[in-house]
Amino acid sequence: NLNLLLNFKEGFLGKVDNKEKSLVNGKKNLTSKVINAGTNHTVKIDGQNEIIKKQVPAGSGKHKVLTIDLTMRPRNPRAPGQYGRPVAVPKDKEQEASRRWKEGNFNVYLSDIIPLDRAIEDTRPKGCKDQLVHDDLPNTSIIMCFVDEVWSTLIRSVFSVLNRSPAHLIKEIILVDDFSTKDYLKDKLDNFLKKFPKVRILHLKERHGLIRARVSGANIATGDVLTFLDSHVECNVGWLEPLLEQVRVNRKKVACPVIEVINDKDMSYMTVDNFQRGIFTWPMNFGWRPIPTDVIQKDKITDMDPIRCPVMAGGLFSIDRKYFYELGTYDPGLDVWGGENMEISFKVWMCGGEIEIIPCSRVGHIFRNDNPYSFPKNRVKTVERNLARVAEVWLDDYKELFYGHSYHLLQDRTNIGDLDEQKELRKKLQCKSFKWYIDNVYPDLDAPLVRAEGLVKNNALGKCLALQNSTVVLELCDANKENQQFNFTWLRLIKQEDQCIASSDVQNKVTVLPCDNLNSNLRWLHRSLTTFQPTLADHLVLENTIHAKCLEVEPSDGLVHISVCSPTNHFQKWQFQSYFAQ
Ligand code: LR7
Ligand code: MN
Repeated sequence: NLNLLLNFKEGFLGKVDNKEKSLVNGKKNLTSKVINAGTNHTVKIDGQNEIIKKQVPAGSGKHKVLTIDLTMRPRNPRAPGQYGRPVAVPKDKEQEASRRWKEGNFNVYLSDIIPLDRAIEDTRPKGCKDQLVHDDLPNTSIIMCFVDEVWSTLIRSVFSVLNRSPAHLIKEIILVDDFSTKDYLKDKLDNFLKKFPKVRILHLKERHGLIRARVSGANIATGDVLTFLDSHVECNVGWLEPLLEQVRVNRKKVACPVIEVINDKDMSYMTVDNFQRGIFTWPMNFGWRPIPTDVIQKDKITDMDPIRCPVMAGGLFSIDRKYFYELGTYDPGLDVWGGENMEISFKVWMCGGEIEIIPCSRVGHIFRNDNPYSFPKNRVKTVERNLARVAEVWLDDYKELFYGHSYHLLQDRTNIGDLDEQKELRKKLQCKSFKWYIDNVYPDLDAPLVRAEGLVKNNALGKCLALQNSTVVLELCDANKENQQFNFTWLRLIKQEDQCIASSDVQNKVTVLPCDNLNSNLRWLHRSLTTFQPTLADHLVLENTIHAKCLEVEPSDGLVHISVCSPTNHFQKWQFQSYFAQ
């Protein structure tokens, strides 16, 4: 029974703004309180005695999230970067700092001079410290993979886990070295980590990329829950229990912390806006989108409520270990970096799970402009190939939107590798359709299946395209006639049922062919010839010609054919009845 003194840092609980950081002097704002209620537990971290608070309301089987003291009472409050404050590079070190930048694509010089166990502000919403979690939370294996990570950021990441997590919940920390090229990440690292019995390190014998590296780590993990982290993070006060609580409540829930920002230039720890969901826009670019304020008010959402996310950022999440394997982990055909967050997100939602951001759990991450490591193949190509795999397996008909927004990928789809196993898995798990996902998980996704539809009217004659016995003709417009209904698809086909308008081998003739996404004689660009303004699209330009050829009606005989494009020729101007996307 050491003492009942518990340090709180009420002074730090205020919101920190990105611009105006309300950084306060630690000493003055640390107040001591005597807590008589509840049971106190003492844990040992890194040789220090740390007091954690465990108040157990009688019989509830729950306790308040544990607050670990070291984070609030740093060893050296005056050290640079303490409390997550910004640090400036001294004048005479500027050259050194800029020389070392490329080691990590962030300010490596500063990272090296700030303490490995620095304190950061408790940025949690106010009520978080009083939140109750179950006493019997599952334990977790932390998995961090890295390639050529900077020493100080790697170790700071590990220390932040050890220092700010209840020890009994950390089964182990597994570092997966993805075939780094730096010497200090071999013996030196192994020797250093010997002091931390919970930390295990796995050196891969070849470069696997983060996706397969994570799975290698998971394969040797023994915890109930897997918690993946990047190798340049700082876990904040009380970050772990709220994540594990959610997994305990629903083993098919994937719980993500709020990802805060460690500034790449001054290494300051900055909080982020609340109420952000993880979303994507075509062609599967990850992003954040705030919950609209009227929804927050109407649904009475508080800043502590979990936030359902259509997709997760990718790097930081807790997932039940067995569930991760039930889902078939990641698609092992994904290479190096990128797209795996889409894959796991679709898989989780469509196959019966859910993804949430838990606002009481907060972890800082160094955001940077470029990857500091090499890609075995071209970076862009690698990510595109990964995304194409995801699209092929998970998007159903909606993959046309993906290809429509990253058109060049349609052509070189050949090297995306075998997908049978992934498709088989989707069947085996009896996962729902992508349509279901849109309707139920991500209704605000902009996802019209075609770009335009209905009648296709010629501007000059006011008549409409129609198919008669597999020939293309012009008729008086009649929206009730089926043979005048066309879809203009993302893959640029003018489509009626399975029939598509095509250029024929005979000069300047148009014909009708069975639709085929890979046949370039069927592809039409709907655009203006004078501007790139999509809303002014008026011509239908055949894609597969050297000299632009346009769909045109011959006024004398009303026949439809193709002809050299002319911006002023009204017989070449066409309008669809309705447009969903330009
Ligand atoms: O070949 C590799 N092998 C690795 O082990 C490439 C990377 N890695 C390691 C790397 O050292 C790092 O620890 O994998 C981790 C992630 O790589 P980063 O930090 O270069 O990626 P990132 O932070 O730029 O990108 C995000 O997207 C990635 C690929 O899709 C991963 O999912 C990252 O985990 C993910 N990061 C986050 O989610 C943090 C928040 C970013 C946002 C938004
Ligand atoms: Mn990262």
